[in-house]
Amino acid sequence: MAFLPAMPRRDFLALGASALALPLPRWTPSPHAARPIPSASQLAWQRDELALFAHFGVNTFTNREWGDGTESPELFNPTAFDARQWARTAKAAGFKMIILTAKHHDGFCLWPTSTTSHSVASSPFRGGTGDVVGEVADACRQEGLRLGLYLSPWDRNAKAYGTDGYHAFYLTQLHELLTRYGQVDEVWFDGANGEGPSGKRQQYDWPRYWSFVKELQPQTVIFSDAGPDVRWIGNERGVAGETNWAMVDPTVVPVPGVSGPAIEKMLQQGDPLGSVWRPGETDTSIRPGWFYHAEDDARVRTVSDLVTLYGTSVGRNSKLLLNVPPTRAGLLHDTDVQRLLGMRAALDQQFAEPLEPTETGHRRSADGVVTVEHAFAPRRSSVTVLQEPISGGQHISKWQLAGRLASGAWTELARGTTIGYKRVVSYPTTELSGVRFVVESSYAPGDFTTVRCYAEV
Ligand code: FUL
Repeated sequence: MAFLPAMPRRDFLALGASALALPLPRWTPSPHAARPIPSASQLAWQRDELALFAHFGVNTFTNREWGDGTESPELFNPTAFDARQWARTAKAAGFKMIILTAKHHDGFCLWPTSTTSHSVASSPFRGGTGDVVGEVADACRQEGLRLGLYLSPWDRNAKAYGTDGYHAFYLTQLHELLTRYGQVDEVWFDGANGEGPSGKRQQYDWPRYWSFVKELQPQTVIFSDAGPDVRWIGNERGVAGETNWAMVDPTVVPVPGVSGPAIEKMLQQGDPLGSVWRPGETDTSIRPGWFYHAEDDARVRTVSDLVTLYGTSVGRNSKLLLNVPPTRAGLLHDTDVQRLLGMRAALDQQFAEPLEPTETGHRRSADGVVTVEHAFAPRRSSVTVLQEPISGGQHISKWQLAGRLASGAWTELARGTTIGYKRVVSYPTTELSGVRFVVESSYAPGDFTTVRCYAEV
């Protein structure tokens, strides 16, 4: 039995281990020579945990979700527009990036583009001299946030849409966005298309778009159903798979905008034997729609809902991209701001007091059972956070967590499948004097999982 040198009492773990009947772990050998690992950009993306999505454009002024491209640019007139307010709010709430809809499906561009007159340059905003993308980029920089940009491939205004000419139009738009505003750390490709069977058909050249993005911004992560760097989680409800691998089989979701049961399963759960690292991003809105609608002001997600959302996204090895749509004034609505700050306060409270182990043990026995055990002074607890060291890949496929009661007896707190970057494990409030985490099966030995139990405060 090999203990780390920091283990103060050799009998602590041994006694505990005999008290639980542990099944033997199975190392399931991978068919790949090496299991995938994240790039530095993918790791940074995941560690950010929270990004704020800002759906803003002509729909904000027409009260629609999908514009049809015939909207007059004259409609776009956010009179109190203040990107610093968005960025300050995002930062205060612990978000690390803002992703702006530079162009939604209606084709209206929030920057003065050379590709079309359907843009802010034809609007009353700042007398036609405004640049929403530029102001959001500057605000992000001032607040130390990363910038991400959404550029809808589906364009209901562009004349070239549906023809080969659209490639050059779309690539020029990408070029403008990725050369004028400094570092862009995520480029978001939406798979949606509502043209219907008799509508326009556009053949997208995804490999070309993606490699063009990487030429201009090598460090950026590209989002779409099909990645290539990060994938859609498969729904807009804010719920990642209970089982959620960061790897996928890329042949199952080769392009954005396709659907079917096998595709949904791959997006939700990933694949333990997948050949590429493509973690899932969970996008959802703080309101019923993606764009601001005044009639939804009383339907903003509550603080407790947002805390739950953190658990079903970040707490399931995903990243949360939470949409907070700016109003017609060009500001985040006060209700939304208060909910975001409330979410931050609630999460800070939940994770305020990690229980410092008075004894600790890490063991990898000859038969492969991996155990991490901590003892601490008795406290009431309802949450433990598990973190697999994913820079070496994601391997664990079955685990259990037990808690030591005041009586000294052990009780099972939870069991599950994947862990990955982060697993937030919630259980009914229990007075605990220790926890024991056991890996029951894994695809590779990997390094020890970090186990952090929190006191209820
Ligand atoms: C969808 C779009 O159709 C919605 O309008 C929104 O932008 C959402 C994030 O993606 O596919």
